[in-house]
Amino acid sequence: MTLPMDILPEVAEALATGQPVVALESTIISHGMPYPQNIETARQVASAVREEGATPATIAVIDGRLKIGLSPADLERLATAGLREVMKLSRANLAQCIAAGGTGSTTVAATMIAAHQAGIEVFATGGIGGVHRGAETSFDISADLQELAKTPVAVVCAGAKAILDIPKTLELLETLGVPVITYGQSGFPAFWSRASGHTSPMTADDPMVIARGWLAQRALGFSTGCLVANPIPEDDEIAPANINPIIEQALADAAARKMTHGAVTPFVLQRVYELTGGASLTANIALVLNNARLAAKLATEIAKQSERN
Ligand code: PSU
Ligand code: MN
Repeated sequence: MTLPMDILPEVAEALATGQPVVALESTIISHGMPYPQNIETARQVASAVREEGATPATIAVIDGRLKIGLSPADLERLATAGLREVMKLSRANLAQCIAAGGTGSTTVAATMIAAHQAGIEVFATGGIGGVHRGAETSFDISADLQELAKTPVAVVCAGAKAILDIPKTLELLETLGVPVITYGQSGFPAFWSRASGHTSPMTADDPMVIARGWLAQRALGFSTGCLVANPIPEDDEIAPANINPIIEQALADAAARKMTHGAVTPFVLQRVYELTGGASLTANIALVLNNARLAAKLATEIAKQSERN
């Protein structure tokens, strides 16, 4: 079979002419934020990409078709459909969803796969999945990490959430050969907070430098992705001392309910949202916008440097 894939005309046009394109995930819309903030954020993120001179392409599976860029109606459907109607797609269930004519939102892993299929090299999200705390007994390690090891897409995120085990996540990324580059500071950021207490493997102060590294990966023939960690803006961060006890509580609640598999991350995010009285969502929106802007700058630099080569 040929892959049932629809690329929005403006995205196809940008790709054909070597203009910068930024892929965006959709799990954050269906499973990561409540309505209507989810759809408002999705629209703002797309605008932020445009303001920086790149074309946004939100990715999802709609009725069995892989969509590279969503129509307003598709976006509305993902934002309003219940979690039971929209599958959370990763590498393991993407093909079955397409084959069954299903509808699902793409996680970081599935978005990377789709972006690569379409020829998009840069992707912006909020936070990536990682090694969960207690992974030594639960074995809960996000498929996002494996995907970064085998699919050549640069992912811009705000670090890993403190609901995860950050040092183990960094160790595994190193084992998998995934470059981790933090933008503008030496410490790896922790999503809602700028500091995680862990040093980033690499640092860059300029998207041009990150783009150069990306082209060198290409020249080496690597099929690896790359993780760009962009700290949340200072004015929007939640101090670790404030968020950490809430994370502990949310994780304890998830454990008490015996949450497993793909349900863990959405549940914990929802609990953190409730326990912070909505403050976690405000921070989440700010950091996604910040990531979209950096991803657009990176895509622009890559397009420029590719042209020169
Ligand atoms: N971070 C967020 N919101 C999200 C996610 C991460 O702030 O919705 C989603 C992303 O799509 C990520 C996924 O790829 O959670 C990871 O899920 P899991 O831990 O089940 O692999
Ligand atoms: Mn998991």
